[in-house]
Amino acid sequence: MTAASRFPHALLFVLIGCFLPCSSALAQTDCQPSPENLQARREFQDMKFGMFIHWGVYSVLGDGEWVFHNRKLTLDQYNRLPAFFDPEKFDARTWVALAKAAGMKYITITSRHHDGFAMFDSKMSDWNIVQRTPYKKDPLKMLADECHRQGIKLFFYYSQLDWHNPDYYPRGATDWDNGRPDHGDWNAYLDTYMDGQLRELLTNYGPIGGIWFDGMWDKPDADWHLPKTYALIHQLQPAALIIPNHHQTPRPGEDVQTFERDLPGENSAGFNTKYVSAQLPLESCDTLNDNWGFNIGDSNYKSPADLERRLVRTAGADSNLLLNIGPYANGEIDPQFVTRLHAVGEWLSEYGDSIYGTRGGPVPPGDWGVTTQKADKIYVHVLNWGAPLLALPPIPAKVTAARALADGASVDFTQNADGLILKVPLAKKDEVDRVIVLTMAKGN
Ligand code: FHN
Repeated sequence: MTAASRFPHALLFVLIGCFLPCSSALAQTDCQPSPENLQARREFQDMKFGMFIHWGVYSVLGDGEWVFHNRKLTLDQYNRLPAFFDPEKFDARTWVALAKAAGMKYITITSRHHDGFAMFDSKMSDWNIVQRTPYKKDPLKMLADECHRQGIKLFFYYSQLDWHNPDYYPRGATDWDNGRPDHGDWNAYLDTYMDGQLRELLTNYGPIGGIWFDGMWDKPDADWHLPKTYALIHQLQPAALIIPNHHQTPRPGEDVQTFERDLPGENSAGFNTKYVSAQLPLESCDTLNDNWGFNIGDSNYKSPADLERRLVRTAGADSNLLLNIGPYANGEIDPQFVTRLHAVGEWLSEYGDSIYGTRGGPVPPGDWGVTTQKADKIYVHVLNWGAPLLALPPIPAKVTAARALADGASVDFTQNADGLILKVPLAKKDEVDRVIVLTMAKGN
């Protein structure tokens, strides 16, 4: 879907949307986001590129973040794991600096994953990093402080699914017999425990970008008390965005539609919805190798060129890219990730104008490439085109100039009612994306 086709719906939404605020439980069924929230959504869209971090006590085993479930470990066995988690090499400054060097504008980190283990100082139970590990400190606090210092937005991933808490009952699709009792208080899990932890995350870490929910798909038919939880978040921090990875059509009170390992609308992963919101900012998350949490057997790293192409295709789909790394348990980041992220950052320092602050362009994405747009510019990203001439469908504006972004050289073009023909510059060695900047006549 191009920005051109998304815009009229957005306008319609603002015009006919009701004017109830999103900070009361009642209003969550039918609500109008606050001005701070709408501003935060626009800023989110402008950022375009974020770092996803999966890090938890599971990182010790180097077998991904699902190791508790995949190895069918018992509670007694998994409870032994935090004692081995002592990230003495964790340095918030280095992590945030790496995100910045990669050209990323925000970080989304697992505050707790499906093992329910809080990677922050939670008073809701002792199943947390401060009380159960030799480290005894709160890395999310250090990360939040550093993000504020270095001007990076911080979002907290929060798993609604919990393989550890007995009150996560009835259990869902990922259930196995790990030793929990066959009874529990679902309402207490949601209203006291989960909302209590969310309140901590939204009060103890300064202004945060938002909460990235995951795991609802484990019990798709359950009542998750979403209006109440969403109202709590918007009441505590109106600008905090709610980003639910439930793989369904967005619900009232949600601020961003996110897609896992897929461009919006392309359900190649098999679990995403094909529905693409016309109103909400979009995000697509993917991994730098094949895993989210650290997996010692995974060396299938994507190349910088592949990552750059992904970023461009994602921006062309009017979406952000949230790119994941899984740090080691000791707090270090795999050097293979680091080199690749630096390479992408270098590429962005040259081509970033065609990505940051843009929206999807007027030409539908194709095998040849995509378009993005910002103010009076349309960026034509030629990713896969061998011929000298590229014919595009009509663009709803008069083009007054065309130049190559890389060196500013003028690009020949002809425009008429049938479309726009560009004489594409020859690709330089290793050039991933030939970007042609079109300038539109004023008043278009
Ligand atoms: O099960 C999780 C998985 O571990 C990872 O966190 C991804 C990230 O999008 N989300 C879930 C699967 O939908």
